[in-house]
Amino acid sequence: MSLILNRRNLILGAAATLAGCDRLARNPTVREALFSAENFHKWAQRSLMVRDAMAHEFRPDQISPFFRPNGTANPNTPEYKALWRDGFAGWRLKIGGLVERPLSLSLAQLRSLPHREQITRHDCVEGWSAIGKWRGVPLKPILDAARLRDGARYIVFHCADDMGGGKGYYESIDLVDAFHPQTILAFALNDEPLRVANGAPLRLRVERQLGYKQAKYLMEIEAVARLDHVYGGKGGFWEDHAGYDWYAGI
Ligand SMILES: Nc1nc2c(c(=O)[nH]1)N[C@H]1C(S)=C(S)[C@@H](COP(=O)(O)O)O[C@H]1N2
Ligand SMILES: [Mo]
Repeated sequence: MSLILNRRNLILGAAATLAGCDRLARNPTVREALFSAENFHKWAQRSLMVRDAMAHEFRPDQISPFFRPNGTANPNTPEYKALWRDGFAGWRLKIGGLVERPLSLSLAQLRSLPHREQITRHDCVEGWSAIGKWRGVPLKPILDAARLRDGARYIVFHCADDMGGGKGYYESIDLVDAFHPQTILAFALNDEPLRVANGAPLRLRVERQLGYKQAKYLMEIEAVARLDHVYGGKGGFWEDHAGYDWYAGI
């Protein structure tokens, strides 16, 4: 099924991205049942609720004493080192691609925008979890300020770390996750500025998804129509190189 997702058909798109939907929709009986207008409406409604549900938020006393770093713990490139030495004063988050108004935001500007705080559990596919309190700027108002063009369907996050052979870490999410209220660009963990090990100066928190989607060391956010032209074409570093699922919903 190739219903696509943009701002105009967000509901159809959200329904279409439900896990297992492709397989189900190939069954003629299921297809007929689903696409009777009435049932489709109900189905779309329920699916949206599934994708829009909030991740569980924890109490402050449940915060893990140590938020274990994983993957890159320091990008260590000359460019990143120069930014770090400077306290990230010269760092800018670029927002571009399919937007009407490309933006370039400093850390100070991001910190001056309305914040959200959330205590959530991070689940890494390697078999560990940690509960942390994140503070950051919701992605939605930033995308609204940049004004997505109609063709935009995914948001790609470009990171500062080189994973070897010139390949950078990157991740991507669809617009349902991009507009989710718990999807934030986080600059603080447990009431302290984000440490280098956890993604300084800014990382993505997309709380309904697994650990590898939580891109650290953000440099650039790009709105795109499709993912097959981006890097290896599978929507993320681990998706390209280890066959991880692009949709890592939990
Ligand atoms: N830029 C970048 N982001 C990344 C990674 C990475 O290696 N580089 N690793 C991912 C994985 S697999 C996990 S589990 C989390 C780890 O986040 P943490 O280091 O804060 O624990 O970051 C994710 N985001
Ligand atoms: Mo992970």
